Amino acid sequence: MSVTSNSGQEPIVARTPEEVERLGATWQSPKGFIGWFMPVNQRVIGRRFVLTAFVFFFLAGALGVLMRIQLMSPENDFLSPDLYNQFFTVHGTAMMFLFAIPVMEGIAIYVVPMMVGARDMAFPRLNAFGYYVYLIGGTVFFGSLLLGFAPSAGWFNYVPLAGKEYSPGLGVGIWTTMITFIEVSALTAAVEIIVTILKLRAPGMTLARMPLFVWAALVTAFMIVFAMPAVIASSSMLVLDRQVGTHFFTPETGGQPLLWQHLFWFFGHPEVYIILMPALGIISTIIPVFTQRPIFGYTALVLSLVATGFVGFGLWVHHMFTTGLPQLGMTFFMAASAMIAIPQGIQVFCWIASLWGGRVRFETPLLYVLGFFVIFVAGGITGVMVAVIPFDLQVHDTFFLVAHFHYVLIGGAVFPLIGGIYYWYPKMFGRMMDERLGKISFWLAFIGFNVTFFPMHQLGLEGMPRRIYTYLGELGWGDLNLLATLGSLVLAGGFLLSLFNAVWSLWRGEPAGDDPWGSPTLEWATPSPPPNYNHEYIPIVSGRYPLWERRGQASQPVVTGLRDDRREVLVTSVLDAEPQAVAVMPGPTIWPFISAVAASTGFLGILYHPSFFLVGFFGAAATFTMWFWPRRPWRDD
Ligand code: HEM
Ligand SMILES: [Cu+2]
Repeated sequence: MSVTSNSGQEPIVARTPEEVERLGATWQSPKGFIGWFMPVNQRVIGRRFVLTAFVFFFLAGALGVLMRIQLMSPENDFLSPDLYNQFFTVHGTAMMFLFAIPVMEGIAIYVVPMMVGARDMAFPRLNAFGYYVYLIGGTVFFGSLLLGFAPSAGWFNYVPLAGKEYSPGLGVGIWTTMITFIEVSALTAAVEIIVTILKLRAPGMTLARMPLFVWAALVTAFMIVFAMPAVIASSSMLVLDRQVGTHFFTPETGGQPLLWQHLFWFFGHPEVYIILMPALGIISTIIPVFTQRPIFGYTALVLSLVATGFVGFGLWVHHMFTTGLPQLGMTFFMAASAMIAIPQGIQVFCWIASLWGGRVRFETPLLYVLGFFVIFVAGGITGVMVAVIPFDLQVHDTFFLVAHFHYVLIGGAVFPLIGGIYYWYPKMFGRMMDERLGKISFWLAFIGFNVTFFPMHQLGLEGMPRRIYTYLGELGWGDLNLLATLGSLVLAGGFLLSLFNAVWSLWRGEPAGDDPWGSPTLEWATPSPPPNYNHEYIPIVSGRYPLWERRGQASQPVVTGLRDDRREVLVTSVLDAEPQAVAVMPGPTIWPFISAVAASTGFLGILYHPSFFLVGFFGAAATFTMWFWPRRPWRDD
């Protein structure tokens, strides 16, 4: 291996301008129309994931506001009952499967390689494949709403309602096949993230020096790997029940409807942590930057993330307290559900300790994090309340639940996420987002959020069920519902203002420079936006806060010897990140796109006729063959 490192004392033999140009050309993505389907670079794919996820977020958010308008007053007839069912199903499904997971994975795909000092992810073509699968699956899913046959059995799609007998149309079929398909994309991204983090870290970045966001991404990815197969299995079984006539879930013929609930929630509860975990990583990234000092309790934070990852898999039955399962078994899940508050509490205390007495800069990213504190803690408290079986029996399937999960989902994931977007936007686009608009957007979103969702607790306690398209005036729920609807308009205004800010700043934002916030992690050592190859030299890391540690030092230890005429990355050991080998990454190609099209033809065709399974299978096999066709230009040198 020709890779060497200098100690930082003697100056490195810098690349000549031609060599730098060659390095850029090597990592360049193709241009033009066909070129659009070919890039495999991690930052291109990550950016596409994030942008696509936000498109789905705004579409699904619009459905949420339309539902609120329907519920604004008693006996309103703005939406028909059937359309209301389709709306909450598409809203819930899209928010969970098409927005929350992909956006977090997209951010990890974009940021993690730069944070660990890598040039790309471990399997760049798989990464591209995952994106197209997601894009096609999500578009078909939303398309079903436009064409008027969207699924309407709720985001957890319970049988027997979702079975052939009670949901005969195409809608639930689309739900089952597209969910299976899209989850393939979540799995590909998770595998990428795990291998990248474990094998492509810059030399010296031992596990104990990994940035907390990287830890969060790692735990999330492992959770995805263990959780997704459950929903892939259950929705595949439902496809079979519906299309081929098997009886996994039909009780008359020995099937088990509760099996669906077990499998779905075995995925569904960890899903909530899959969404939350990267957000926790974002918070642990933002707080040290805006206090300009190391985070309090690094080890405790890492252990809490890992503990949440494990305990998160032992809670799923708390979604099934009203199904008549044995009492003793349910009690265990009640205890576990209350226990998960411990690692969450530890993290909150570490963050408070980090902020305490620091010179805090109240800029937009930090404001969104502080918003998280208020909202997420409230959602956590109602979470512990509904973990208590007798309480849950009262509020199950009421608006109390709708309030609770929007507090954890929006407070726990969307607020930190938007904070993260304000934080990383300058790196992505080279310009700052407007600070004043950012602050206004925060206050609109924060106030709007609470006005929308706080009254729902009360409505739930008064007995208003979820998933009803209207209610009678005598019940006295009109005023609080009107308040909630007005709040949702303010909330939507806050989110739209951030969208406007992001678009406007593309042209008008102040140029950001490499490191506008004074951050400690490696992505800020690159120019903004970074060149195709991320870091010109792979850095060598000697602490948790590399950029702060090198302040005031003239030169910097780096890895030299990676070639600039092919896509070389440095492979390092799992625990201590010691250099092991140089790997050559594959370049741009159209085959991942064609494979995704072939696979999606199979998945969609199944709805028409089961034999399409073979079309998908052989189509994917053929395109995978082309994709992996050995072409090793470097053999000849
Ligand atoms: C603009 C912000 C939002 C508004 C106004 C909103 C509003 C609503 C409304 C009105 C319902 C239906 C309540 C019912 O009749 O049962 C609902 C359900 C739901 N929402 Fe949201 N929501 C918003 C954002 C989100 C976000 C960001 C997520 C997740 C990340 C989310 C996840 C869900 C889920 C999972 C359901 C349950 C769907 C079902 O019952 O199958 N929502 N939301
Ligand atoms: Cu749960």
